[in-house]
Amino acid sequence: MSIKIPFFKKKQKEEFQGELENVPRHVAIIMDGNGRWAERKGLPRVAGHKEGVHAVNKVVRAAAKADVEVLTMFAFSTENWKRPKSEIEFLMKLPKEFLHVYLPEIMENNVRINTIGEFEALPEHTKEAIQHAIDETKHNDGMLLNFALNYGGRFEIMRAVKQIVNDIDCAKLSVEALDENLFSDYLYTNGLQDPDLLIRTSGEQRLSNFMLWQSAYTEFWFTDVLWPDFDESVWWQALNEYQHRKRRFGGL
Ligand code: V0D
Repeated sequence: MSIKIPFFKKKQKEEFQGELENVPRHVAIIMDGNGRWAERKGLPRVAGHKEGVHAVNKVVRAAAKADVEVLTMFAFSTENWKRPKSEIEFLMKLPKEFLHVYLPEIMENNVRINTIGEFEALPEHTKEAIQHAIDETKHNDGMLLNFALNYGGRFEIMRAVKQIVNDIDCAKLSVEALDENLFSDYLYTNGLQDPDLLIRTSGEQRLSNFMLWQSAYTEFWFTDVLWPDFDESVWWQALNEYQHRKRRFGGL
């Protein structure tokens, strides 16, 4: 299957050393350091969020090129509601801005968009823009671009537990049938493979309530690079290091 990436530079592909072996099938990213990037430049925090949008597209392009199957980006956490109202309002306009600029390229690259998290609680205008993109891209069968929006890992697990209890109550499920695989079906990520690689930017080395259940065996890769400065070369560096790690899944 060939993926058309008109703006991809040949040089960057060569940095990948042509090794399409041992590519992570699912990459999850915590996009951290936008506010700090702006403060360092003497700009308001929101200027960092705005710049971060362009880094998202750089990674989408590079990940599709690397034949990654799922790319999950942590865009808004359940904890982010504690931020100033003005910052939240700004953030909620970014999906529409991103899609206005980049949806044509996403279509061209055969990328399908989806979300995980409590989608319904987002502002109407934000939901509309994202729903439009989900509908437009639903027949694409290339990479899945999965935005974690209003997502919290503990909430996701609690939500699964409540649905399971409910299904047991109404005899749709038996306690005996419940195992790790079936539990996974009750998570937002139902049907997706667990992340193979999790990247976090800006020097923080924590999971911060992101994909708690799913990252049991995930390789973590941290960088001091702030999210707005994340580009193709940082991406290939992460992939290269992942490719050289040995994964054991608890075995020998
Ligand atoms: C700010 C850095 C793209 C992290 C990236 C609503 C924080 C820029 C999206 C996006 C955000 C979401 C859904 C979609 C298309 C694009 C986005 C938010 C924040 C939170 F379908 N960037 N981005 N969403 N930032």
